[in-house]
Amino acid sequence: MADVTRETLISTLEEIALLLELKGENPFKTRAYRKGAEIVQNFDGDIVELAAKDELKGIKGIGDALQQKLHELASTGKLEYFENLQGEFPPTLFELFEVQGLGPKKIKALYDKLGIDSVASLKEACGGGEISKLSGFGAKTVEKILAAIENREKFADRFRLGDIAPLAETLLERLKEHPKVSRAEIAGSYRRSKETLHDLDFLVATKEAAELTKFFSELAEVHEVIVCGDTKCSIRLENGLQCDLRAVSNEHFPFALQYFTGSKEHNVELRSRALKQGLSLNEYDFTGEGEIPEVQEERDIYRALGMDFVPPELRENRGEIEAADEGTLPKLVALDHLRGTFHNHTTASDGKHTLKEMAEAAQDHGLSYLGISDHSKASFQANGLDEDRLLAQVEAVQVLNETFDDDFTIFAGSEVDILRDGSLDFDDEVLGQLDYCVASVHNAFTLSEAEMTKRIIRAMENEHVTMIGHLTGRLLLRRDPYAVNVEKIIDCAAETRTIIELNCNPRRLDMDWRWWHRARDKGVMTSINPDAHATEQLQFLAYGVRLARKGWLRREDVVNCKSLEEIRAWLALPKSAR
Ligand code: DGT
Ligand code: CA
Ligand code: CA
Ligand code: ZN
Repeated sequence: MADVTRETLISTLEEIALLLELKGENPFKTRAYRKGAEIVQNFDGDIVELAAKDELKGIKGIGDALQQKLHELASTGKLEYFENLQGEFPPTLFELFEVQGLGPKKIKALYDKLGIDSVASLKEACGGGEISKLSGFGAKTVEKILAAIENREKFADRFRLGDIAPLAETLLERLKEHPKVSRAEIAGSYRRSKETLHDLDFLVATKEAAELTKFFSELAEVHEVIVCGDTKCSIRLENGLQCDLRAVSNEHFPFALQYFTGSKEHNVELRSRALKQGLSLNEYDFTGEGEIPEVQEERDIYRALGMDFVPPELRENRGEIEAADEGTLPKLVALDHLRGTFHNHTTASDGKHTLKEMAEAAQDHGLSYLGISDHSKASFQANGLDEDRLLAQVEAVQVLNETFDDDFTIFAGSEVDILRDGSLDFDDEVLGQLDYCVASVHNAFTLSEAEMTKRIIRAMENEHVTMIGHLTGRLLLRRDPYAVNVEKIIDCAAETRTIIELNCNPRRLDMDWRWWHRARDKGVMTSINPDAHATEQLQFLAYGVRLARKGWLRREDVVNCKSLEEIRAWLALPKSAR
């Protein structure tokens, strides 16, 4: 299946409308596309699936031409008509669509009145003062546009871990399958599980380095070869991601792996420790006056320096070197420690699959429990549930639970909105009927830090709030976190025994890994939650675990590592006793 979402359909139709408008086409035609986008947006049901199966007939407002286009897009992921239309404009024009806050109307005005057709020309016009003279563009708008451009530049050359991982693993497999390769790994920030990456650093052990760099440069996924020599090769993929390959001998491999895994800061520390022992460490080997330690695996390097093996995720020079010395590195949580998960959505709010489908998928993942937490009514754009629908869902969960054996249960919950003043979207009487509850901020992001912190703390003080969802609201490479004092939140979480979730959606990975070590030391627990809006998104758990490890978390710090029996007993306790 092509990777098409409802959003893809909507934005494509809207962009077609805009391009037709820029071309000066008949307004009826452009209106048909806008209307179509609106209908897709508000359609009650899985419109992507219907379009893919070519079953859109009879939907009011979507005529034959639109049906056929939506079908092509949903089933193939591409639309020829749209691509041809795009071809009639300078490619830089489409950059404007990515600038936050620039809608179709504004883009048209900029293009028609000022001939702006790229972010560069937009930036210049902002500085030159022409824009604020256009009607509808005040000084405030110009300020916002400039901020959006800055944001875009800041994020331009980075990629999200979860967006890259499937492709990265495919390429790694290709290398591993090559008959002349004895070992292959991805080093760099990918191996350290950073939430965003600049490039991928592949490494192979081989006797035929030149053959391997050539092989790499000719992979089907390669869009452009940046440089290709006998031992090194850099390519670019279709999505713009750069991939470096280094081919080394089997003896050098552990050293190269250690070196190119980084981080630079970790390596600087490690080298200075080696020097104290009279050893010089580089990407090929140890050298020195005295006896040279034998190294077959990466862990032998650490052993030679009198240290425990440091898991790659921890190599950020944030205390891991000292801990490896003292033998106090944490035993990190692993994916197969998870027994269940909380915070998942169904078709009742904005999810793609039903309660039953989600439950089956969770069982397929080997989980013993699944927490359902659909949105609450204040999140009307996500079809949030009111009290009646929520309580009906609680009953539906009870009925469905009857059909499972003793080894699987759904927990009925809610992702309840934390309102502007810190009160919750449901009252205690309703929340008290749930098994648990995730409380999240979904609006009023622009409060001051003090107000936002107070707002979330008020929610945590509620006996029924089991955990806080996506604490800072960040969207990686898109939206900065809202202002909130995380230290105070951590202290309050410890005091009120409120869990802070680790949201595994690759766009969020929130709370940030840099805070977890501190939180854990204060006794705060986490729940690794996929925030799944579809069955396949339960796979996000793997990213959550990677980031939890990066945050020094152990099995005992993660509440959804508890067995079904344990978690039942735990949820039954009053919050203060947890
Ligand atoms: P990024 O920006 O997401 O690609 O992050 P990394 O850590 O993957 O950085 P990258 O690809 O530039 O380099 C991979 C590793 O190679 C890096 O973590 C440490 C090592 N390395 C690269 N350049 C240097 C350097 O100039 N000095 C040292 N000590 N190490 C380096
Ligand atoms: Ca890298
Ligand atoms: Ca690199
Ligand atoms: Zn949410």
